[in-house]
Amino acid sequence: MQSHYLAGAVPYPEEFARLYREKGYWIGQNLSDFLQECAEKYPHHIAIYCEDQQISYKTFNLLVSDCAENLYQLGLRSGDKAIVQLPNHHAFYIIFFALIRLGALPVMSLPAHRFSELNSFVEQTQAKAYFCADVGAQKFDYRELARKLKSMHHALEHVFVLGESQEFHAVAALLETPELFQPSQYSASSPEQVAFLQLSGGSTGIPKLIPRTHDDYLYSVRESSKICCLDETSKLLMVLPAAHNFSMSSAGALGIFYSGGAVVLGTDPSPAQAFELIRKHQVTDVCLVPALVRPWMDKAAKDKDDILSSLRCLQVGGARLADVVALRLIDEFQVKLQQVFGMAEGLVNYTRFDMTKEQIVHTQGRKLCIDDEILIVNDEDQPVPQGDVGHLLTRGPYTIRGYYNAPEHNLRSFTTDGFYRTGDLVRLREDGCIVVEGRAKDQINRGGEKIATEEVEQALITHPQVKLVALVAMPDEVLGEKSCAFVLWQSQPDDPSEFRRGLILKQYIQNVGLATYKIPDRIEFLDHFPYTAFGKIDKKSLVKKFEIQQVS
Ligand code: OOB
Repeated sequence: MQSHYLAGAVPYPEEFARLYREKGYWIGQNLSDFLQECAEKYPHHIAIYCEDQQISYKTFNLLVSDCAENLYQLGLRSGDKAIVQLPNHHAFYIIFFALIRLGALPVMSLPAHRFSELNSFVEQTQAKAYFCADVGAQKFDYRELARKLKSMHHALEHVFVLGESQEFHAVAALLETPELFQPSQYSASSPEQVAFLQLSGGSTGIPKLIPRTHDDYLYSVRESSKICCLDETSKLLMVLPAAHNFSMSSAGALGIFYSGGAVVLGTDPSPAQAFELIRKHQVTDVCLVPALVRPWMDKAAKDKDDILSSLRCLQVGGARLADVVALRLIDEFQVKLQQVFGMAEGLVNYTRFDMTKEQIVHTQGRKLCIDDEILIVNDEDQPVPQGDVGHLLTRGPYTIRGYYNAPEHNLRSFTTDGFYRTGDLVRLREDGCIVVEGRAKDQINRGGEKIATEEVEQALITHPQVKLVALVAMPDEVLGEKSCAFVLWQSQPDDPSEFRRGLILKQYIQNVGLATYKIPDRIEFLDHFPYTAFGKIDKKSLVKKFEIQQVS
């Protein structure tokens, strides 16, 4: 069975696969049949509200079949990879499931990604198709990006554009019923196979791809849906990027589809827009990152609006929610709060609705499955005493065993017995709840958007005037963290001012084509860098500069 496993992906060892089947976690269903089953169970329920459209489960499933057939007729085949970089629009879900129905593998990308990330995804996957919008935030034209990618990669045959498609295929045409319908030539891959490649926040130069199987992903979806108490009456507002793992599966859109509820799509997470959608559709559930919580609370307080208490659940995850904010949500706004601590690689923890207020406010919840194995270790991989802070390692029925096509990186990110090194510093309480205390990985969590410091440093160092660079997190009231690049500048007689140099470097990063959120928020110039005893740049002492500034 495993000989057909996606090349470049690390399969679960057979004894674990057997155990996960025996325990009923893996039920042998693929994502295409999952949607089909949802459509049979809830044909006339609305699955998606998008702008002025509402799409029932039956129509959703038919659109997926039409789209799969159209893609097949255009030449997409089982095993092909297709990059999906779409905004929060119903086409996102239709294309995702259509690719799966065809046996092709969606490769998830965020709207904020730019040339650098997309180029890496095409290189890593040899993608045959790319799905994008016409223009995005700040009038960014994805079609220009598509042209550049296509000119560089022969494998990339097809580009599909949502909106003004110019010389490319129109996404809208994919949703039309094909004249000739011969669906028998293709089928979704089998349940134990990799279904799609999810995005990792990453901590290295190249963004890593995460191979998720139908079996493992759907287990996390079903279980999340139960933990979040979703049912046919649930309406989930989706203003976070739809492709993110939180939005997809914790419990996310897929959890909603499983329970027969509806996803309400929005592209603007600002409270003004979001509150309007909540009212219009009588939304019951919302998932947010902590950075959005403060503006939502401020707006609700200013307008004396009790909208937050009208929700059945406000989920917050992706970055650490400050305890005081959690407390304020509950005490001042009567919010039914759920904290979510998860990762695209697998493991998800939730606070449960029946937990005490203390647990909901002060912890990031309990693991999803009793067979999620959790180890908390010191720097030498030895277990720390119960209750102490250490590195979180995990293994379980929906946590990957390796990144896609990354054998060397996998040696560092996984233990020899298959535990994923999350890079998070946590404490496990006696009650089974996890508290996230920090991070050991070289990553900045900018309001839930992850920045691998090395990736930005590598881009900056290619600037001819940059001799040395270190990117570190600086505290930010709204986003939690922002990025600051410390730079040793190679002086020239006609050097621009530090202010100008900062602008030059930000522009430079933009031109390299890194995602917008990776452009350093601040750039500081140093004559000397602090070093550790091992001769590495001492980032900890660089970070201290912000503490000094905060005090003064
Ligand atoms: C989610 O997934 P990713 O892959 O973007 O990021 C995972 C990392 C974690 O390793 C941790 O460092 C951080 O994001 N994180 C949190 C957190 N939730 C995620 N740190 C502190 N507190 C939290 N509640 O971010 C993700 C995936 C599924 C569900 C929810 C979040």
